[in-house]
Amino acid sequence: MRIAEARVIVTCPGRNFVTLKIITDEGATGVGDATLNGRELAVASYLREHVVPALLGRDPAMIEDTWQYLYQGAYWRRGPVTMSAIAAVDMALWDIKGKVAGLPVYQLLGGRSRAGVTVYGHANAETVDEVLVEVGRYVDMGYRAVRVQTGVPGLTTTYGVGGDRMFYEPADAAIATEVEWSTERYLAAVPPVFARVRDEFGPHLRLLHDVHHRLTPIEAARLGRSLEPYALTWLEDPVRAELQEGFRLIRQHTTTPLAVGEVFNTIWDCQRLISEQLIDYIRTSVVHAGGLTHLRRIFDFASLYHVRSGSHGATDLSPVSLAAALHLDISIPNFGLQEYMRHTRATDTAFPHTYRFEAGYLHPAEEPGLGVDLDEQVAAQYPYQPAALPVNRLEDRTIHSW
Ligand code: KDG
Ligand code: MG
Repeated sequence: MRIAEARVIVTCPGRNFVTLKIITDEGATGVGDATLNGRELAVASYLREHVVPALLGRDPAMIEDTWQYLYQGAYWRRGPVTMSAIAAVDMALWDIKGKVAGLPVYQLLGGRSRAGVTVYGHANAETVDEVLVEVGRYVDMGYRAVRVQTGVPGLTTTYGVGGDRMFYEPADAAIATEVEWSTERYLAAVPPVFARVRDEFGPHLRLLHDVHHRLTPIEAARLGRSLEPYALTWLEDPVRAELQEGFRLIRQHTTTPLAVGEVFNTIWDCQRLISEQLIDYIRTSVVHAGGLTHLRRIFDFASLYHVRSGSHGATDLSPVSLAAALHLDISIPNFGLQEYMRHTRATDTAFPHTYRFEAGYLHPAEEPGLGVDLDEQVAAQYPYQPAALPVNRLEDRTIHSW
């Protein structure tokens, strides 16, 4: 069997997605997600110009060799554009391998290790009173884990709090909108929110919070310590992770578990954080960290150091990514949690899939392959719309991490 065609499809059913569809000379097809939020066309071009021509005629069964060919063979390594492109090829080849074998991909990865994939949803609202209602909505839907984000008094906008509660979408303008930030106001606002949520929902609901890379290590240490009474499952992206030894300082001051990795692209980006046990959950994703082949390598490595998986699963990761992540989540020994932000109806229609949510768990597809596709006729009705992530500024207008 040989790869006969590979199509790069850019579509905007609710938001932009880049999808690679690989077709073999025997008619088998596989899909992979290549979406990089706000930079979609860079990956589409990398695929079209540099990857697709090299795929034609290759044996689709040689997944590891193809991964190494695209990674080592390019000479220029790592980075979100390269690794998202490689990820799309990798997912599509696993999809084909499953279809050829007649097995869901998780069976090829070693089979089930658990009954279902525990997911967390996003409760967000401007005020504490409103967010309690949102958390209650998730509990009523069966969720066992909820990420909680609220507005910060004195700031007009806050990360994670959007117009539509269920379908929050930060890439909302062709040219980046500007939002504002105050660390002092934020640090004062967050602990009382978690005091109220714990008080209302008791000790068993798993609670999470995303700092979105906005603090310094000592500020993050203070936040982590102030949240200890509320027993968070994780505090996410407390600081920018370029300076990885900064996590040591946070660790010295708090027992609040730490999660990081949604912007990482390779095992080398997280090697130190994992091997020095500076984090508790690694949040690399199947699309931005090189596909199932590379993500499995990261999670295996993490398992040596008591670090569990916590895959990124925001709406900018397409249903193809979510379907692929679930096959890994169900099979690995050190699964932690899977993020699950629901896609819009338009997105779900463009990407027919058979994974399903039930009682707080997502269940991967049982059919051969990944169990997801892109309906190209539906996709054609939704042309690409330029959309950028916001840019963040302090009250004095200094640029800050968004
Ligand atoms: O594209 C950026 C989003 O994926 C990111 O802001 C979402 O931080 C995020 C999360 O934890 O889901
Ligand atoms: Mg995050």
